[in-house]
Amino acid sequence: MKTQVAIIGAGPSGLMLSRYLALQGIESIVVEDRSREYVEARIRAGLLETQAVNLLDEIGVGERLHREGMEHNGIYLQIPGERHHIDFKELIGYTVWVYGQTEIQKDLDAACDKAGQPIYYESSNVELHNIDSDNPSVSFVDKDGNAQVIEASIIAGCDGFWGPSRQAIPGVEVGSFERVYPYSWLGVMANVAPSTDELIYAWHPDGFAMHSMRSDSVSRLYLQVDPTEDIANWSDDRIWEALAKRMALTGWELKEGPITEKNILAMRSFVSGKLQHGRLFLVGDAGHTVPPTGAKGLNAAANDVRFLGEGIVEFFKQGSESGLNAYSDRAKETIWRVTHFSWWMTTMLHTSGNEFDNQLQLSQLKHLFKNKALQTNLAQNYVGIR
Ligand code: RFL
Ligand code: PHB
Repeated sequence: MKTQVAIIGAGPSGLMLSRYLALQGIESIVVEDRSREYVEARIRAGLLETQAVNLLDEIGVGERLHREGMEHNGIYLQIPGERHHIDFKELIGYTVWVYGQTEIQKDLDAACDKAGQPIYYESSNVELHNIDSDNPSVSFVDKDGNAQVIEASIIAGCDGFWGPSRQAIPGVEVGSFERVYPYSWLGVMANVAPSTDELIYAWHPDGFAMHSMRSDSVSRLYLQVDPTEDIANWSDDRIWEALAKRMALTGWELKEGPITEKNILAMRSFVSGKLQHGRLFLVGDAGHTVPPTGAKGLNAAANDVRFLGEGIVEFFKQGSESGLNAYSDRAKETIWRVTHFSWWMTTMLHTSGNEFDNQLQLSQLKHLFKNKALQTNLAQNYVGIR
């Protein structure tokens, strides 16, 4: 097969890029190792910044988001006995949207289907070749067992933190940074109306807790747990009890309901030393990963898609490689901003069990509650106005 851009990975980065390019008349083929059903059901992000929403609108997949998604003016930050609303709309005039990544995947798949764009789900042995040349290629075995090769001018590595694209770059570890945090999140999805109108981020000496949502009838909740924790030790009752304790507030009650999904996820910050090698470009989680506390991963991926998309359009329409060669530096400015913000939110809100650290965190949060400049800083970073 021959195409202009070979895209590895049908997560949000891969499909957003594919749609972005298609609307500019540029062809791409997407290769994904999981099934469509698996990717569409994979529970991850829920919070979108303005510029990610703008990109989804631009690539023609924002209609259901605006109809079914929930626009939030801010978030609540809590310490024991105090819950404060940080009002982004009032502080800086921007809002955020709650809309599940599962729904974004479905909308992107539907748009690709409608446009007849090929996505090779359930592929195996995906390998990159000749990335130093002008004619790189991707080989794989399709779901029917046929060996396939895609010849392209550009490869976009949109295959997440564990995919093969980053590994294909020689010396990629040079200048790469990684921090693995000493805590994990236990995440649950529950069939119960949210007990809050906007997200709650709660500091508590037992550990961080968070209340998010997916709709009027589905709540998404998280608890800080030890990375060695076994999910089998967390009965539904124990989870509700811990959530209620960590988010307790006089006059407020956490509504409980059937838990439909629960798992434990590790938290890391990672920035790849290189986002480009020859005609291979890393996009989204393939090039950088953040802990979810700042809600930045998918939003940073949308930023990459726009910058790389612009470079690719310039390359094919004007024959210039300058946009492609500027991609890494352009994207990294945002990547380091979101890396810092996610690290800051994470380290401010997760407890270590050390009383000195607790007091520093509480002091920082109390200062933030009183200080409009700090709230404005949080708001700008959270809504992604850079
Ligand atoms: P993905 O989503 O990991 O997609 C990569 C795709 O590549 C495929 N793949 C391969 N394909 C072919 N061959 C191979 N060998 C392959 N290996 C892998 C994978 O199957 C997959 O389909 O990366 P992408 O597209 O860059 O998107 C990144 C986002 O998914 C991620 O940053 C966010 O989910 C992070 N995140 C959040 N981001 C936000 O902006 N706001 C949030 O509120 C938010 N909440 C979250 C989150 C991530 C979470 N988890 C589970 C880590 C909440 C959670 C709990
Ligand atoms: C989510 O809804 O899953 C979510 C929202 C905000 C975050 C992290 C996760 O910071």
